Amino acid sequence: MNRMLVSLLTVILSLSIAEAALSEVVFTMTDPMGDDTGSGQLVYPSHEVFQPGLFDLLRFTVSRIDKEVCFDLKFRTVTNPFYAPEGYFHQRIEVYIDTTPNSGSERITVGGWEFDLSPEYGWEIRLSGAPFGETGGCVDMSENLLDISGGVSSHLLSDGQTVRIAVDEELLPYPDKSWRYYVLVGSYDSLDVDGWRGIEKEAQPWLLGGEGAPILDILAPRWGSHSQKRQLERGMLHPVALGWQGDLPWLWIVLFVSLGLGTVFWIVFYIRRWTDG
Ligand SMILES: [Ca+2]
Ligand SMILES: [Ca+2]
Repeated sequence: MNRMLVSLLTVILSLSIAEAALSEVVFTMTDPMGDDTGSGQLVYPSHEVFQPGLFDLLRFTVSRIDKEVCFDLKFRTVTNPFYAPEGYFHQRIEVYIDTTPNSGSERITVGGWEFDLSPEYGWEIRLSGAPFGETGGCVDMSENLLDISGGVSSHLLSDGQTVRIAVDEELLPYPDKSWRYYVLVGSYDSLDVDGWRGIEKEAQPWLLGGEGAPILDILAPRWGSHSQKRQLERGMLHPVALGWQGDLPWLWIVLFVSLGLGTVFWIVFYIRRWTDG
C-alpha cells in the first residue's frame, strides 16, 4: 500500500516538474482598468457591437510554453460578433519589443500616426495582432525587416478574455527578462489604415470619437512621467520592463508617511511627558 502511494506521489511530482519546465513566465504586468480612452478623450464607436471594455487591456504576460513564445493580452471584454476564426474580432494589437539597448528602429507608426521612441529603446521585434488571419510579425535585422508572419498566430484563450499571440520560438531570440515592451491597443477595421479603425471628432457608428491617434489603451503605469496620457500627448512612447514602473499608489504613500510621522510625534510627546513627570 505504502509502495503504491509512493509511486503515485512520484508520478504526480514528475508530472508537475515537467509542466513547470514547459511553461516559464518571462514578464507580466497589469494595466489600469477603465483607461481605454487614449489620452483621456477617446470614445468607442456608437454601434451596439462596441461593448464597453473591448479595448481595455488589464494584463500583459510573456511566457515560453512548449515550443512557443506566448504574448497574452487580457481584456475586460472580448466578443466575436462576426465569427472570426481566432475567436475575437475587435482588438487591433501591436507589441513592439526592445531586445537590445541602444539599437533598433526609433519609430512606431499606428494607423498613419507616427510616434518617436528614445534612441535607447528602439525596437527589434514587432508583432501585430488582428483577426481573420491578419496577425503577423517581423524582426529588425539592422538593414532590413525579416517577415516572420508564417510562424505567428493569434487566438482567444478558454477564459474568454485573453488574446494570445503565439510565435514559433525558433523565430525569436531567447526571451530575456531584460526585454522592454510597447503594447498598444486599438479597434480593428480591415478597411482602414493598417487595420486601425479611424477617428472622427464625434463618434460614428463605425468610427471612434475624439482627436489624435486611434490608440485606446497602452500598457503603462497609471501615474508619473511615463503614464499613458503623457506618452500620447507628447507623441513619444516609452516601453515597460521588469522592475519599478513608477506606478506607485500615491494615496497610500501619503497615508503611510502621515501615519509614520504621527506615530513618531506621539512617541516623542509621551516620552517628554513621562520624563517631565
Ligand atoms: Ca487598461
Ligand atoms: Ca493603459
